[in-house]
Amino acid sequence: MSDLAAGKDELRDTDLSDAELSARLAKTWGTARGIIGALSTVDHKIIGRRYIFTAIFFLFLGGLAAIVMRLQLARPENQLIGPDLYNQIFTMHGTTMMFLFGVPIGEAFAVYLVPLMVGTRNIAFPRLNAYSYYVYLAGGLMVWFAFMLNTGPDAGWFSYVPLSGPENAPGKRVDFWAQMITFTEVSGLAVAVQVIVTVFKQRAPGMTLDRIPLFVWAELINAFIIVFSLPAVVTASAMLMMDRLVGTHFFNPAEGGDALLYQHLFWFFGHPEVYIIFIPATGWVSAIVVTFSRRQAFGYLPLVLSMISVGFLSFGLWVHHMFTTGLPQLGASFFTASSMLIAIPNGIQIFCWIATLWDGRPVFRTPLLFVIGFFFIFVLGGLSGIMLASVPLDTQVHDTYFVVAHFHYVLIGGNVFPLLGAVYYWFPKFTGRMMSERLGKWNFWLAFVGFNLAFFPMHITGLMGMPRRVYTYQPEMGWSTYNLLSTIGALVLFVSFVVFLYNMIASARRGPLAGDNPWDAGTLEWATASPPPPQNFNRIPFVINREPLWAEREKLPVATGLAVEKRELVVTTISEARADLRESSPEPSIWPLLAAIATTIAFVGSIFTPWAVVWGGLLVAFTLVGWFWPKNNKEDEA
Ligand code: HEM
Ligand SMILES: [Cu+2]
Repeated sequence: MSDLAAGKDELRDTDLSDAELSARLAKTWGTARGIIGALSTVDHKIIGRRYIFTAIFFLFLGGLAAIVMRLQLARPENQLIGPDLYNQIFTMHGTTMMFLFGVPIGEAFAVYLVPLMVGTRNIAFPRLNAYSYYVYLAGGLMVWFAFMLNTGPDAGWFSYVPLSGPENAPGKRVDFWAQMITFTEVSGLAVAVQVIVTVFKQRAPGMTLDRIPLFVWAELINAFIIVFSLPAVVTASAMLMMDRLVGTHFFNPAEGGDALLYQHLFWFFGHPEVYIIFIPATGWVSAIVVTFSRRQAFGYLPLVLSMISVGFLSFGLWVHHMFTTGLPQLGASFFTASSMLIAIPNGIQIFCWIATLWDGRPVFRTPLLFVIGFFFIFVLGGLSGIMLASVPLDTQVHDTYFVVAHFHYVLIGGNVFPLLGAVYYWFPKFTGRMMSERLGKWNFWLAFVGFNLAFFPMHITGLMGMPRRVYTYQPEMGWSTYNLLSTIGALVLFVSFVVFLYNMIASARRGPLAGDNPWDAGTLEWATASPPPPQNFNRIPFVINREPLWAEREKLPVATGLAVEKRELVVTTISEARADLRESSPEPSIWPLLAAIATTIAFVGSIFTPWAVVWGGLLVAFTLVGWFWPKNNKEDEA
């Protein structure tokens, strides 16, 4: 035991029995009932649940858009939807998947799980957390409403200039795309900062750097990638908005601007983006592999170092998206080499996971099945990626279905399969109930077969020359059979998602009760009830092992001395996690919601008039004053 107590007259956890402590802490940290309570909550679990739910909802919307595309492409010269709607739909699909699902889903899991896994009571900056969620939701809804009003973006998920510039894309479609970027980036950056501070300063005492769970490492590295890459795309989309709205000429060569600059800015974000989608998945996979192999990770240090080096390397590859723009020979060779280099740390990770399974006693429950599906699909996607890294091949298949096949193998293999595994794995913690194993197996096999049937044929149509982003093709091209197969596969994949959704809803109501630690896992989120109480832990764990629950089966050592009647956290040192301070954590507040509404008004307004930046800014400033208004309580003095 270690004692953090300093004050004298306050009620501390050392004074109370377990049951009484639990009841009092739940009151201190709880969320008020009713609609106002729900809207002003700062509980990372409630917000995290909303985040996860919303991101999966957008995955569904994006999936529906994909099904419409596949139905249109099922037969040659099909008349289901015309070219204009097709443009909007593939843009909405890509945009939704990358910005409204891919980035947020990783952060959503971090919001829920990181505080639990590091053994603290709430995320750092909890009000910012609430704000970031509302902003994300508003941005997503905005672009889908625009689409329903036939103003959906239609210039592709990366909206290249000059196609997206004022001359070639009149109307507001592209502006909605650019502003959706602003929304998601504001929220993405906010969450990244919260995660970094939580991991650096709020780890349970004793959780030294080499005892941090691999999932938490993944989310930490991901947060750093976000902090360094997102500003590039916000810059690009803001400059695009200005070209369109106030007549600047950043990207207009006729007036001294530069169209290629847009591509550089976009891909300086865009390549790290694929790792923003993939790195959290490596965290899910690591957690699942360790738990279901019943042993510590083989190669903890190489795994962490390879994640870090992927993080660094991901910033040195972006030009492989621009091989056909006419690069100097040396540049092309450099980016070919760096693109191939990143296969090394990824290979190390795969090797360590397989070695962990090899040497353990693997239990093939649904989460592990999805991980094995991930190995298979992701490695295939990596192989076609290595092929694309070579300039001559890329020049041939650029903008064909070969590329579409490649990136769905890495995105769905590298993110969606691990995600499904992660939901099966953590669902008992989130809800207190287990998901059905029988439906889980159906879910997996339908997804695995459907996925490969949908996307493998696209390699072939791509090599046969079928370009991406075409709404139809002639029967003489010889692509018809492969396209029909793809469509059937996409429908099977969709059915697997319906099974998944049904399993979640049915299990949340009637699934067998899970108990604290149904999988007999080792990390701290399993040390508390399922679902966890508002305070997360009654007493803060004291960590002396990487898998605390495996080392201390009977009773975890704890750190004591925190206040009971106000929200208090332990702040620890960055590398050794020595207890340093007791710090108060903010109370619930309605102001983050109001600030998010003001932000939404400002952002949506500035699609129509640049003046919205001025009056919208004042509105936001007003809500921030409310947010930070001192209330003469201890919290504000701290
Ligand atoms: C339900 C499963 C999915 C199906 C059937 C599907 C199908 C497609 C198809 C047919 C295209 C090409 C459209 C065209 O070029 O004409 C496409 C593009 C794309 N997909 Fe998917 N997809 C699925 C899931 C995903 C997921 C999970 C992600 C990302 C996490 C994703 C990201 C993208 C992106 C970024 C594009 C490029 C859009 C553009 O060209 O601007 N897709 N998808
Ligand atoms: Cu790339």
